[in-house]
Amino acid sequence: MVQRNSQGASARPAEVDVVVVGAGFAGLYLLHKLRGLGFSTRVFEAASDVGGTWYWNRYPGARCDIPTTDYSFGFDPALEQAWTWSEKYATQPEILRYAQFVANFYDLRRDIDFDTRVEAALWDEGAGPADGRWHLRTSRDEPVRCRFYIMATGCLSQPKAPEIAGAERFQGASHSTSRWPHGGVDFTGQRVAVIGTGSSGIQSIPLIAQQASQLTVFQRTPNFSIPAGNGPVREERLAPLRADRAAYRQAARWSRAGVPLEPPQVYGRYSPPELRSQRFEAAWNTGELIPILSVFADQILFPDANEVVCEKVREKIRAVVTNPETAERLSPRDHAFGTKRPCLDTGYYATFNQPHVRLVDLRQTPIERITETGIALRSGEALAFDAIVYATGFDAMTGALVAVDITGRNGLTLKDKWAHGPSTYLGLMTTGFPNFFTITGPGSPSVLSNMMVSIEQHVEWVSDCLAALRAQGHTRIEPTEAAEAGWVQHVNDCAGITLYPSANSWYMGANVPGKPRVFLPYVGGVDTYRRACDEVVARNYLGLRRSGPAGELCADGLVRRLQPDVQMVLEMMAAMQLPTFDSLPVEAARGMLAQLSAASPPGPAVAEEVDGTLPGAAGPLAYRLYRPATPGPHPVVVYFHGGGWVLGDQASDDPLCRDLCRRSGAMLVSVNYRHAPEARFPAAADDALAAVRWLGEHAAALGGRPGPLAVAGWSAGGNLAAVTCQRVRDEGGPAIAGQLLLTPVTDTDLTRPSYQDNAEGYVLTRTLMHWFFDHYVDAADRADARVAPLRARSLAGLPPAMIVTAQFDPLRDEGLAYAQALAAAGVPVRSLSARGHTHTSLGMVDVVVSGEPVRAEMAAALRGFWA
Ligand code: N01
Repeated sequence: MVQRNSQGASARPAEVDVVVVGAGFAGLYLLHKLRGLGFSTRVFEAASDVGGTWYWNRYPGARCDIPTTDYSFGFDPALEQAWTWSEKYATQPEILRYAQFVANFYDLRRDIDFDTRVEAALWDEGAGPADGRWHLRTSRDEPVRCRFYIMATGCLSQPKAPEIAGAERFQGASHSTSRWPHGGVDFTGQRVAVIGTGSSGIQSIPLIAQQASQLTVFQRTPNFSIPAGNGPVREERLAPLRADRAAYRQAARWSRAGVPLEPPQVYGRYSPPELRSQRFEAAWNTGELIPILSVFADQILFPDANEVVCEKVREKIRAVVTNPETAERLSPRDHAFGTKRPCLDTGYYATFNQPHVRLVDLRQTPIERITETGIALRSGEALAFDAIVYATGFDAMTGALVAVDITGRNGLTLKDKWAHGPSTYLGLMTTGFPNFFTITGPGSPSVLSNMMVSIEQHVEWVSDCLAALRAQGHTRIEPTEAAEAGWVQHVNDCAGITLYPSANSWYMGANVPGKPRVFLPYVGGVDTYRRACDEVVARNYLGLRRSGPAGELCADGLVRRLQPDVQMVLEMMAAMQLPTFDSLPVEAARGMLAQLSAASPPGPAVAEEVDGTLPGAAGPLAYRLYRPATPGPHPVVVYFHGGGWVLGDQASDDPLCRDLCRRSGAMLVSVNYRHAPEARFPAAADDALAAVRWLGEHAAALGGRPGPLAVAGWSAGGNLAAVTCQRVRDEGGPAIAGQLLLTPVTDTDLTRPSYQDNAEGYVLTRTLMHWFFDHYVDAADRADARVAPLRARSLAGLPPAMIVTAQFDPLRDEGLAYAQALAAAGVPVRSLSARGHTHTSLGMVDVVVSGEPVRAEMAAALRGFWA
């Protein structure tokens, strides 16, 4: 028992180094860790014991949904050896016993104030950087001061109000799954209502049905659930742990979701039906969430891939639920699989086959109000109940944080700062609130991962940070605005390429009326996130301003600037340790490009692809024609591939051509041209001109629409498209409706800032550009407008243009310069700068999903050329 003085305040020190709020798993590990580092620490906990979520959520059937072998602390082998789980998914009482065991193992209770809520926290600047403190007020009216203040309050701890009129009038028993009576509830012989079909509802409903004489389930949105297949811990899980526990934990730390599992490589949208079924069944039979969320590499990216999984789960529901109408009502159709957290159940769907169980679909029959005796439906039906169970969820991720009145610098409250959605640096800190940390806060993987792994990572990062501050004589730390804005952008970029934001989920704050619609967790993966956190430290606490008696220190900057999928591709390529193109003989470089192209997803199907040849300047040129599925004849785009005039052919940009064809509704003709070094400048330019002239005359014969063509090209192909427009103007040729230039070469000057900033690391390097130029064109010719269209005497009278540049491309500045020069010459031009992209990323259809909006705009530009 805690010693208290006559006012009820504890006899513990009123001033400590660190205060932690919450004695769930995060608070427990923090206390253990901080103690070990010699920081005086107090923990405040509103409950009467440790356990956090496992203290409160005592409803029948409550279990974890990550296998317990993974849902365990992994930081201390001695702790691991001392505890054995009884089941694949342990029950709430067992997990609570584990939390108590951890508290006892490390003798933690002596520094925890139970039954004490932190109600307010106020930052006091004091006399300067060395002096700032947090002043806390607790429910015991005890003032406490600390240097560092850490909220370890959990992501799903603030219950959401049920928001149903009349709830307070009900005369029977009302229970909330998240505040379940400690003695349990006996529903034997009772008429019971359960409102809510999220994880809590789905876990409790089968067990409540076993006792109740009548059970009515009120469902607003059906959820996807898979059978947990609970039982003894699976041998496949135990074997690697037994073989090498440390390696297993390490693999979990560097996995996508905090459980060791190789990310899938198979694309749902391109798989044959047998492979789809085989993968789905294998995942289904594990009875685990992470495998079923990872059936296909693209299931969370594309609706069609996701729908494969959705429909297979619906088939499973139909196979269990005997009444087809009930089965249909239980089948989710309003959100993609995984965009709301799927549930794990034991007998959930079969429960609805029992005669005393009824499902009320609130979308069809909404609740009018709760009355003294039960629930009145808008249909006029009045249902009588002895008990109502609210399984209505939580104000997730931010609810518990803003429930404390936290006031930072200059009187800014956290609630006000986050009024339009949370803003954090790494989900760990927020500007304006010095020395304030959140464990598994918004903007970190948290709820999208095995929480134990994410908790450990945050606790370790924060404690290391506090130790580093102390070692360097710093007493204060706070993120810079730029770093925080960059992280928020990155978090949104990650979510933006997935289907997550499309669902009305608690991940989006959509379950709480009035809560801003913002994707709360970080979806980029535990491994990627850990890398970012480690990088922040390695780069001298990048983006964090530290100060104290030792002075002030700040390495400002953004830890992530690339689009997340672009970053992932670069990391994958780095891991492949491929030679650089410019280190290879030309033929080998061509072979490597062909291999890389063959390994890429093919892009969307078009109605027809025709290969042929057309006359070039010095012989036949191969072309590939892509025809859209819409009724023709279609306007014609002549497309030139990238590859530095050295690499590639008419088919090497297949995925991009297919994508542009489908999106624009135009017929694309990708024409090959002679390559260097075999055919040096101006061979490629002459072929491009010849091809455009020929297609101008033969568009109709190929099934295209006669009239002005558009030209398009990527990189060196963009160069050829731009050059061709000038030559058609000057040397005679068909009318050109517009030019679409994707990261084009427009000049031969390799000294622009983008060549310096992006000289290396983004596939197209400065060295590689030198290699291309050296193969293609003599130094004496490099001022010729047929290789450097930016140097043309005049740009007036050229066709309308769209120029796309990429932020991390050596060619960025010359693309922008060409757009500016065209505009100055009176040419209608649209310049689009792709943030976070590289020279090669925008053409990576189905791999770099963040390029989709750019490709959509490119297609719109093509359509606009003929408008
Ligand atoms: O909460 P939820 P939960 N009228 O928000 C409905 C974790 N967890 O406590 O979907 C009628 O998921 C609401 O309907 P809708 C896990 O991460 C884990 O079940 O908003 N209905 C929904 O059906 C989980 O995802 C485990 O249309 C109303 C339900 O109530 C998270 O906690 C176990 C309503 C709420 O579902 C939250 O789960 C339990 C209203 N006014 C929880 N308001 C494990 O297995 C809400 N609903 C580890």
